[in-house]
Amino acid sequence: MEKKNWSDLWLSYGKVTELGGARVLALDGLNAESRIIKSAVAELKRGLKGLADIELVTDGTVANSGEKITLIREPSIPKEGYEVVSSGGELKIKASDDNGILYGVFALLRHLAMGQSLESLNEKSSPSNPIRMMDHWDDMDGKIERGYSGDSFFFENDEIIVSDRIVDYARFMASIGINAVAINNVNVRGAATFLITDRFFSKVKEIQDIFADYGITLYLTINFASPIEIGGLETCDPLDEKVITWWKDKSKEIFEKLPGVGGYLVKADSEGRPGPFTYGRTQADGANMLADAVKPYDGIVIWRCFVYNCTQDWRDYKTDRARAGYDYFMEFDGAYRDNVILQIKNGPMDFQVREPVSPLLGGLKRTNQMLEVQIAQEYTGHQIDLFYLIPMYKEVLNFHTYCNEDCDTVADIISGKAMGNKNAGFAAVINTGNDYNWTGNDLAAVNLYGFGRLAYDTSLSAETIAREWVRLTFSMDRNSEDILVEMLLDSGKIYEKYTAPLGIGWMVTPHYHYGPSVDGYEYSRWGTYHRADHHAIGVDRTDKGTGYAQQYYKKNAEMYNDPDTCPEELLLFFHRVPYTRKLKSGKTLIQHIYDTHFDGAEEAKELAAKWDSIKNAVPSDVYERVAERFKLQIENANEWRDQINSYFYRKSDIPDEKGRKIY
Ligand code: GCV
Repeated sequence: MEKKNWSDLWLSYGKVTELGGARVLALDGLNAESRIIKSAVAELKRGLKGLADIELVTDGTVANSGEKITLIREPSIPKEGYEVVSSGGELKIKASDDNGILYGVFALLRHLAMGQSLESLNEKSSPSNPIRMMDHWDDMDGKIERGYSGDSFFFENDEIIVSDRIVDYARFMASIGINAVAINNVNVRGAATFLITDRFFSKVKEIQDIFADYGITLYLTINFASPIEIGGLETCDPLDEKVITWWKDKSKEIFEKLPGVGGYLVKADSEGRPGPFTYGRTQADGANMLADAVKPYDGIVIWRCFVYNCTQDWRDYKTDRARAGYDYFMEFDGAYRDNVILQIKNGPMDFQVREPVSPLLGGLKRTNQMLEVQIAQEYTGHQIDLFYLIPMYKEVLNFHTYCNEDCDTVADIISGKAMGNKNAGFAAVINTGNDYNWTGNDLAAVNLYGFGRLAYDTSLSAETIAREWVRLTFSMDRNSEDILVEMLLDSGKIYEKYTAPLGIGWMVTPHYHYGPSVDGYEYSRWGTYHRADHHAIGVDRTDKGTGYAQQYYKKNAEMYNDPDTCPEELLLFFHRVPYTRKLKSGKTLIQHIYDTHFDGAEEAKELAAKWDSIKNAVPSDVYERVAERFKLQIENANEWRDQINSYFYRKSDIPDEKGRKIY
């Protein structure tokens, strides 16, 4: 084993003393039957030893000594679900498949680590979503697009690195119920295009095997122009016979060399990437061609819906980027093959702090759908500022689309319940890198943990998840734990207060996306405008404006269309509003902007002070790393406060009622 220079995150298995002294337990039932069961048993041994000083004996010698853990196949338990039940000295982990057993083992260890005794365990659980996926945006030169925690641990200098770190990564992912992963960036360029060739197959296979030990399916992110770049064809037109044949042959080769691979993840016709539009074809033409090629191997094509015009003229008020996904994909609802899944970002723009839920989710009624969120904090503080993202995801999951009478939330759609389909799921752009602590900011690991837990069980609350993560990661007194949980739960609101107001989004430093630049994107080609003048701000997306609000089912369309019923936190997303408009609080819009920005910057300071107050409850290296980031967060919040307030004061010429310092 190479020297370990990475942390154990939430799987440190430190002693939980209350569990009592050393004892021996016997393992009964399944043992080493498959690669996944082997991993499960190894994890069980390791965890029991670390957490409770329990020796797990697996050679059958003391199988009748009384106390034992039995692994049982129970066909009636849903796919990848588990039951962990203890009674009369026996602990049973039951599941219908290997992944279920593995998740049952991790559940048992989680309960122990949380301080529960073995004797009182009784949990049943099964996954809400069939596919629970991590999408890496790792490039083969070792850099990570939108990565804030070091470089890739998969790639370096256009080569694949296979290391023990990947084994630990797979363990972490399995421990939170992740069953799918894509390791290369959706922007597939250079060497990454050749991941589906002999140049890389053997190394890809090694990584795939590590994942397979933990029940995780590898997906490959492919370059739509591969027929040209690898195959030497002159076109990648999805309806061209030569292209169709090329992908059929290539897929046969891929599935033979990498048996068990899940399929392809594709970014096409997006931000300069090649795609079917070049040939006058539709997104459905592109996705279906690939789907047919992988069909014989039960492969899946996950096709991203992040397609929009990124060369817009800012003078053009008619084109609305928010409309693009729906406009490009809805018309083919029902025409996508059943092994195509459309992967849809949570909002119609791009992972902003506040956006409405994409109207494609549930708008599509006869198409498989997957929700894509971003735990990499591109627009939410670069893993410098604290932002616990799970409350935001809960809001998205709980959103009623009205696509059905009942069973119409986003959670219902991505679980496959709303449409009775099995190809559905939940994916996140991951926030890891090769930093010692994996996520740059130690506290950002809560988003990694939380996403997996939520994808497995969308009914868990943000608070439950936060508390689990805190307790598994640190062993602190109850008071410190409460403080940290509260910090996490407050963090998103605080960040929202000091950044762009009321759903307008953007206003960030172009390309880099950290820190304020109110007009940074205002006169650009990206379709991201706030249109502020001296009277008003916001984009009219109602029936009198771009018509975006009409992409929702009636009830939501009506709610968003009217500024009086539009949720206030999205007011400027849907409406153009004068600075003097009275909000529900009785404040004017401009006063709201001033107040939230002054408050937000203050609250950022309070977060830092709370962190200091629990200094002694966390390891000193963790304290230092996080404290350093809080210093930067305070500076960032001050900068946001001053730039936003000054900008709107200068535009509106309306002073702050409280006479605070504005520049
Ligand atoms: C991988 C945004 C990001 C890009 C990213 C893109 C996408 O535009 O800034 O870095 O590219 O989204 O989701 O494809």
